[in-house]
Amino acid sequence: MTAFYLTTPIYYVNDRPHLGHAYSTIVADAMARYRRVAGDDVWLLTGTDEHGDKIAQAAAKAGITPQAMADQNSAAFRATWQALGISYNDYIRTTEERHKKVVQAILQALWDAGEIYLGTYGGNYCFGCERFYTEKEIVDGKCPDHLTPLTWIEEQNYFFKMSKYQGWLIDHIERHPDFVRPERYRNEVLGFLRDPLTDLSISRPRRRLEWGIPLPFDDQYVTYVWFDALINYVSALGGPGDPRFEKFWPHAQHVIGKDIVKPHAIYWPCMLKAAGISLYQHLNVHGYWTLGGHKISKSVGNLVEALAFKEKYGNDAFRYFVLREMVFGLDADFSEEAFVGRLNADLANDLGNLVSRATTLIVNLGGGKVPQGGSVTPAEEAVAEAFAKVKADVAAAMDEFAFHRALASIWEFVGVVNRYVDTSQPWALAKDAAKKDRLDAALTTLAESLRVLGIMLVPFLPDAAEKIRTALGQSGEPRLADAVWGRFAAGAPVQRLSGLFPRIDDKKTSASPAGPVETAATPRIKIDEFGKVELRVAEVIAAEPLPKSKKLLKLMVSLGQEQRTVVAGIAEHYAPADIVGKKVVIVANLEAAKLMGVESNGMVLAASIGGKLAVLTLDRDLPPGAKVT
Ligand code: ME8
Repeated sequence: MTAFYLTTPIYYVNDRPHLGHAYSTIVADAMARYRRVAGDDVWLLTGTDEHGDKIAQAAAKAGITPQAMADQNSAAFRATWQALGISYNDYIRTTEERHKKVVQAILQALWDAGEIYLGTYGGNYCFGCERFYTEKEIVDGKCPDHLTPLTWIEEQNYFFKMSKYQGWLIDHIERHPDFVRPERYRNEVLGFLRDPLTDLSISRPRRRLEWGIPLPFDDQYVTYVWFDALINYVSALGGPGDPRFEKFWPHAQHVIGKDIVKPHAIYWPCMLKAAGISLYQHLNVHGYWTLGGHKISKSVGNLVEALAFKEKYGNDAFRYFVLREMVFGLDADFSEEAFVGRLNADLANDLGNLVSRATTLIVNLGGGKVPQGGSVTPAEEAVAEAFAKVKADVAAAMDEFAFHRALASIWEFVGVVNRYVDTSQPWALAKDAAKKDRLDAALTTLAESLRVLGIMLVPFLPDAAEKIRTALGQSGEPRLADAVWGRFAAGAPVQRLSGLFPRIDDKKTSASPAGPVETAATPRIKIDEFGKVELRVAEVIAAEPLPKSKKLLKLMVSLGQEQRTVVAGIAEHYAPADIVGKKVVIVANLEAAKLMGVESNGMVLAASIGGKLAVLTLDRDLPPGAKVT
């Protein structure tokens, strides 16, 4: 059994939990659950960061003691994680004795080793961030994060000799390309390290700040909150020498948001090196959630409201949305329209329908039991092969914390199985006794598909995955090792499972820019009316944005014999480079029209829902010009 240790940031207790905190914690939980089904011995740590100016000031403002504020908000974080079903193994608070003890032991060891000295420091300080800012970082004389004025502070403090580790750290990062990942953050860190690294002020005079861990070698000072906080990752395991530490620390990985890369990628490795503790394995950095496209600072209340969607739509839907929507490492936008769009399309339609159709077919046509095999044809083999590929793709994606990719792969498989239902048509097979063997093969394939989905979905949709497994009578602990084709015993009972993710009426949510999903019936048309529309496959040869237009791309497409210009309203969803080389479908006999001064000869077909847009492409290669009927 491989040990696996994963941590979230420990959150400040001056505020309530919000969407951003929830995202980091859900990401860590999904990874922990994945590693558990994969058979690893997992330890998931989260907790709260309770010392420092920020908390002291918030408490003073609220008229309570810092400890009372910490108690209240730490409990609020814990309650939120319980409500979200976060499967943490430990919850650390930096005001706990077990933490203080390890912080003081490390400080004393560094002091004894001459790694810490007393010096004078003057600088521009932000109370919100709890840190000094360099001239280079300051924006218009203000804190670049909070946009509030900085305070000049000069004082005697203790310093950690961080500067001497600069060369060593650059070397470590260069030798371990995925120490900080995704790569953009590694580059950012190497960028910081191109400037000289200064020593780190690790104390605050007590006359200015009482709320911290006293330095063991000078009780006139408390520990700088970042020096205190980072050590939580080690103190929660009991510190060096503790069996739990010895077991898990060599496998440590951290999850953080991009705002706290510097302390984690620079201070923390230097601190560990100086203390003679091995470094963590990976720092996994994610981007920021924005709301309605606006950049948000840390303390905006509507992030709290965004988190409330978990009550409105359920934990699984919430987890799915955040894990699928955010490309790990990049920023993403949260909106109710996008949320409902994904819920309806991916969860209600694709997955929910599949589970309902497949279980209903097995109950109605197979007497509620997995049949005796049936002979396997290429159609059944294709489903089994698609799954084997998806399982491998999910493993590769999860190795890199690419949750969005893992989910996209699983949904490819859901699509494969849905199409298999459409093409195998078990209801038609059931009408012909001579086709019993085909029917058995189809029902077995559906049962197998749901069984493996009931395992693969555990990290992402824990509640739905359990319902699927229960409907299939799978009561043991889910294990990835069992997600292999052909393990379902013939005769196993299957129950009908419908309404796994009820569809949300998106008319009730505010209209999305792309318009709500069209559910109202449009009048039916005759086949010859449809025949008037000439649809053809077109290969995009070149694409460029139209100056002055945010929405339009000018495409040069090939229809085999001829080339033409088509203007498409897809610029907000596709960069020119993303669309060039794709084979799309166009309405080829549309009258020419001028758009922003460019003549367009045709229209590119695209589907849209909840602010998302996808251009129609072919799922198998055909030459440009091919007619679409
Ligand atoms: O920085 N989008 O705590 P904190 C995505 N106590 N994630 C976000 C986010 C957003 N808009 N806003 C916050 C601290 N986060 C320190 C950490 S660790 C030793 C000490 C998430 O309460 C993200 O993970 O300000 C970010 O790094 C963290 O919350 C900051 O939480």
